[in-house]
Amino acid sequence: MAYDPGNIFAKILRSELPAYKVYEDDRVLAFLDIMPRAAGHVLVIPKAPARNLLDVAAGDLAAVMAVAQHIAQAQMQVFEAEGITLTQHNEKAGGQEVFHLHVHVIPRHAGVELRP
Ligand code: DGP
Repeated sequence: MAYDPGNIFAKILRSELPAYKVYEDDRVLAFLDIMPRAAGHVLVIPKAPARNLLDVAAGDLAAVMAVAQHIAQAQMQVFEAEGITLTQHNEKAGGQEVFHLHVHVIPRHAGVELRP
């Protein structure tokens, strides 16, 4: 499937929409999810256009995952998390709603369910 540059995260990358940024480098942006499933829920995206896991360049995927690891390590401290959940959806049937690759990084606490 083709990449649509009109998607919401592309607009955030172009500063056409606001986002609460928590990390940025030349290849990756991380920002708070607008509908957090737990406090501190972060989305990590490549700056290069990629619809999802199925078409992302390997180098961009590696950069995204390295940042996801750093975010997870920070969440363990900042939110006193007891664990971290990563989720990543691909195409509508896979649960994807925004068609720019993103990895959810979600702090977890024992016995606390994710918000719907
Ligand atoms: P997914 O189902 O994996 O495509 O999740 C899309 C996520 O994007 C969902 O958790 C809500 C989040 N989201 C949607 N619109 C916006 C937005 O405008 N800003 C931010 N920060 N997050 C958004």
